[in-house]
Amino acid sequence: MRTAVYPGSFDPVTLGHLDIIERSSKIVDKLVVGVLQNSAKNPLFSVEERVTMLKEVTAHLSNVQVVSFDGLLVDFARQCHAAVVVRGLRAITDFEYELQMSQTNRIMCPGLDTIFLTTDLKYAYLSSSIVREVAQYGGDISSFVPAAIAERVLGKFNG
Ligand code: COD
Repeated sequence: MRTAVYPGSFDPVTLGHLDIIERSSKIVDKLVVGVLQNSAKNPLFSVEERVTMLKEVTAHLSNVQVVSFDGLLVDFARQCHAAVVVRGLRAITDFEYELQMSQTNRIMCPGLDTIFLTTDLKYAYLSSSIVREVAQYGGDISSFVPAAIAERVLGKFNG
């Protein structure tokens, strides 16, 4: 069985993330979406909330599992018996960080390869931080995240 992990902060999950999950779940037998717990980024959503939201929006994908993880990605991949890491690439600005990460992970865990899926052009501009910022100032985020997620994001800013 070919298992892959798709790690990220997902604060919150966007339509760009969901597109990568849907496409990569067709390539592998099992996809484990890993939500980073120990983020230094002071997240808007707790890790439990981010896992719940991802479970909701991937409920239609039978080979996708969502869990949180803490510590190194390579250890998480080993726990999942995954030989592949999935990452999304939006623009050249993503590339340097992604290359460094994939090479470091491969040195720490020989045999762990990273595959990159290029973003769907309609999501090329999209990031969780853009969603948070637009929502914070009362903007419309309905084109950026699934409807159920938009409600939760707005709930954070409307108290
Ligand atoms: N279209 C396509 N892909 C997208 C889009 C979009 N619109 N938006 C985001 N993505 C992709 C990103 O490029 C990324 O591949 C993935 O979706 C997740 O994105 P984020 O922003 O939610 O998650 P990141 O990039 O903050 O996740 C970073 C990790 C958690 C993977 C990283 O920090 C990590 O592995 N941490 C564990 C500690 C560790 O092992 N460190 C050493 C690494 S060398």
